[in-house]
Order: sequence, then structure tokens, then C-alpha cells
Amino acid sequence: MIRPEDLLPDDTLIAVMGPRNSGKDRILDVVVRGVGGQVLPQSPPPAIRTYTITAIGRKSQRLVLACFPDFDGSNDVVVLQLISHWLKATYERGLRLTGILYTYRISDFIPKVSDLKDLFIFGQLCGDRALARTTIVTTMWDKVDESEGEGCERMMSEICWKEMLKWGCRTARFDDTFRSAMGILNKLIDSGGEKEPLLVQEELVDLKMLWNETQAGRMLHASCHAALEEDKAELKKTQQGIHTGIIRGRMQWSTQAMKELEIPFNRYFAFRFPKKGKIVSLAGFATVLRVSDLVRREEL
Ligand SMILES: Nc1nc2c(ncn2[C@@H]2O[C@H](COP(=O)(O)OP(=O)(O)OP(=O)(O)O)[C@@H](O)[C@H]2O)c(=O)[nH]1
Ligand SMILES: [Mg+2]
Repeated sequence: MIRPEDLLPDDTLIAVMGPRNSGKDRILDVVVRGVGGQVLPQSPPPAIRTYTITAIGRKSQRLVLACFPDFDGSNDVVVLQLISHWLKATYERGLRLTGILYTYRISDFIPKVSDLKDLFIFGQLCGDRALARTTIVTTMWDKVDESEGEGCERMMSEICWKEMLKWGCRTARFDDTFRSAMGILNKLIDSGGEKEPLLVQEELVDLKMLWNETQAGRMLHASCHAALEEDKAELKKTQQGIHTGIIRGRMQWSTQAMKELEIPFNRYFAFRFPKKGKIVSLAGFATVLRVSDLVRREEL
């Protein structure tokens, strides 16, 4: 496990993100085994898993892969704190991400609402400018019929990822081989565009915001609030029984999360009109929200 303080100035840093079960660890494991490394037992979630590959003959001495936990709803506040802290610490050390792999299971023909939420939070963390250094890696190609996979890929590219692709994001297929994983990584490394900070890094370091004040923190607060309202409405309709206990449990969780994400009134104005930093644009993720609405209403 590489901590931000162990990173070297010329490390090539790649983050692996994506929704639950989308293949983040699978890709990492395939790379680790492929270079003769040993796959170590994973730390209990949520944790950031890092792996270093030396002397791969590319631009720098070390390639560091950092696999981030996903926002699956059970631990989102802790996950946001963890990721924010890690990205802040690396940026403070002068390191910027070379690229991001965002995984998606091509066997999920209709995206899940939870997957789209993860993608939207990813957008709030990274911002549009990171999209030119992002590759959406579709996994499970060895498990689907190729034409079905292609259909899903086309549908996602034309609807959900449409704006992301316009901002320079690419897609790549992972066929569960070392060759395919390294091909994707090398293409990302060689594309070598401007390594600007991620949105959350700019917010935390340049604008001195706290983790809960960032775009991602505020979005998470809004999503907990929406979930709480939905649960309140459902509770009114639900009769006594085990289901009411589940809803009350969820409501308790949302209330607690909102409390942790709450921004004190005096801090709210501190970043309302920031003096530094570039204007935040999240246009690249607009279609993600629209698709999430369609899936929720079962219209896709
Ligand atoms: N055959 C095959 N299995 C895959 C592929 N991608 C993921 N899997 C399997 O799908 C399951 C979930 O993959 P993981 O790599 O654990 O997914 P993850 O994104 O790390 O999941 P979490 O950390 O739980 O969110 C595992 O059993 C993997 O072995 C793939 O491309 N091919
Ligand atoms: Mg995992």
C-alpha cells in the first residue's frame, strides 16, 4: 500500500474508479499477476488499494495504480472523506493524475441507478477537464455475446456517456487479459495531455474548502436529502411490518450522513464567491442525470 507521502515526483499516477462490482480490482489483479507480482488480500472496504509497477519502460520509473472504493450507498460519507484526503495529499505533494480508468460492466445492459449515481459523483469529484484523461473501461467482454456487448456500448455512448465523450473521454474494452489491460494503460499514458488538477483537488487545496464543502460533498448531501424524502413518502404508504423497519433504518442512515455533510452557515459564504480557481463546469455529466431519471422511472 503506497501512501500519498510515499509517492515520488515523477511517478505516473493512474486512478481506477467505477461502480460496485464493475471490475476495478479485476483489472488491477490481471496487471499485478502479469508483471509477476503477488495479489495480496484486499483490505476490508472501504479502502484505497494501490499497486506499483517499476521499470515498465515508459515515461517514468514507476507506474502507481490507485483503486478507489465506490459510492455504493452504504458508506458514501467515509468513501468521500477517504478519496478527498488522498487526492488532496497527492496534489499537495505536487503530483497530478496522469489518467483515470472508469470501469463499467458491459453485461449490465441497462445501467443501475446506483451505478449512475457513482458516475455522477465521479463527475463532481473530477470535473469536465479531467475527461480528456479518462478512459471508460468496459469489462466482462469475455462473458457476453459480442453483438450484445456492442449494442450496450453503443447505447451507453449515444445516451449516457454522450457528453463525456464530447469532452474527450474515451472508451476501451477489457477482455480479461494482461495484454488488453496494458494496452489500455499505455494508451492513456502516451496520450499525455495537460495534467490539470481534478476539480476536488482545486477545491480542497487552491480554494481551501473542507471535504464536505466541495461539489461532490454538496451533491452527496443533496442525494441523501432526496433519499430521505423518498423514504418518508414510502413510510406513509407502508403498513406495519418488517419493511417499515428497513425504511426507518435507511432514514436514520440518511439523517446521520446529512449531519456529517452539513456546512455551517458561516462557512457557506466563504466559498460562495471564490476569488481563485476556474469556473466549474459539469456539462459533461448532464446526460448521466437525465439517464438516471429515465432508469428510475423504468423508461429506458
Ligand atoms: N470474467 C470476468 N470477470 C470479471 C470481469 N470484471 C470483473 N469480473 C468479476 O466480477 C466480480 C466483481 O469484480 P471486482 O473486480 O471485484 O469489482 P470491483 O469494481 O473491484 O468491485 P467492488 O470493489 O466490490 O466495488 C469479480 O468476481 C470479478 O472477478 C471481467 O472482465 N471478466
Ligand atoms: Mg473492489
